[in-house]
Amino acid sequence: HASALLISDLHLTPSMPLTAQRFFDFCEKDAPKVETVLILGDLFEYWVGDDAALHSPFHQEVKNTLATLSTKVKTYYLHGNRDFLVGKHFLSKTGMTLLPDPSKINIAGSEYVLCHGDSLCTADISYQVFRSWVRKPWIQKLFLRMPLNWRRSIANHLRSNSSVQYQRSMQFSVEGAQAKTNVTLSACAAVLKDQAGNQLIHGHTHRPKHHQEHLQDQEWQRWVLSDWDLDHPESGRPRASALLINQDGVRHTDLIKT
Ligand code: OKV
Ligand code: MN
Repeated sequence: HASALLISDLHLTPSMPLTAQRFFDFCEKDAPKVETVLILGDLFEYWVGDDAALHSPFHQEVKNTLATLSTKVKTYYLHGNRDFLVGKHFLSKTGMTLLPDPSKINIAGSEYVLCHGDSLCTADISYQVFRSWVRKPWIQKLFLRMPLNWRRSIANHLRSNSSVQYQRSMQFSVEGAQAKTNVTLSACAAVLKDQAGNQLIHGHTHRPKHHQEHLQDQEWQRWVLSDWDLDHPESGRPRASALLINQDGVRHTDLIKT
């Protein structure tokens, strides 16, 4: 891959039309300028099965936009903590290739380890317990065999339940929750050792930044992708950015026209 744009955490839903529109424009105008587009998870705010998308004009529009983009550039997808049930059926219609989390990829002559980022938040024990259950293949099979209205009801319950303290509005804004919802040095070190890499790219934490880090004798660079939100200007300024990688290196590019 000679050049790539990486995005994550758009959290698309029909209730966020401005964010969705920026994504459609990104696919039409920004993304075709590079060779490869990588979506590092949480493209969608929630996902209860590919069959649910069949009935939704919004999801059909996202699917068609990705399918058109896939005729112009190579497109890859990696699951997030919200849209981990995006399946083969939906992906095949978008033309995107599913990457395992984590994956190592060569872009412009350098190797990068890619992941969504939730697996790196190892200080958040209650989330990791939740994750270990919903990521079990047999649990997912059971869930996907339930009627769609049951799945929607379970998802609505989990999404609104304060016992799972991850409402979008709470997750990253409450000060006391900041350390708990960030990645740990030890988890970054472990995934980089396992993947034999020293450059890590992830999303999930909504803290876009470039870090130079080390733990004992291990050194690495880490780039964090931004979330996108153009629909809630009251919760901070509108946000949308991508990570651009080419011969010149790695940089965040702001996608908000100023
Ligand atoms: C995704 C998160 C909701 C965090 C449920 C088995 C279960 C899958 C599921 C239901 C929920 C995904 C699929 C969603 C992520 C939440 C709330 C918090 C922190 C089961 C397999 F429970 F029945 F066993 N789910 N949805 N959360 O609404 O997209 O990541 S979701
Ligand atoms: Mn996430």
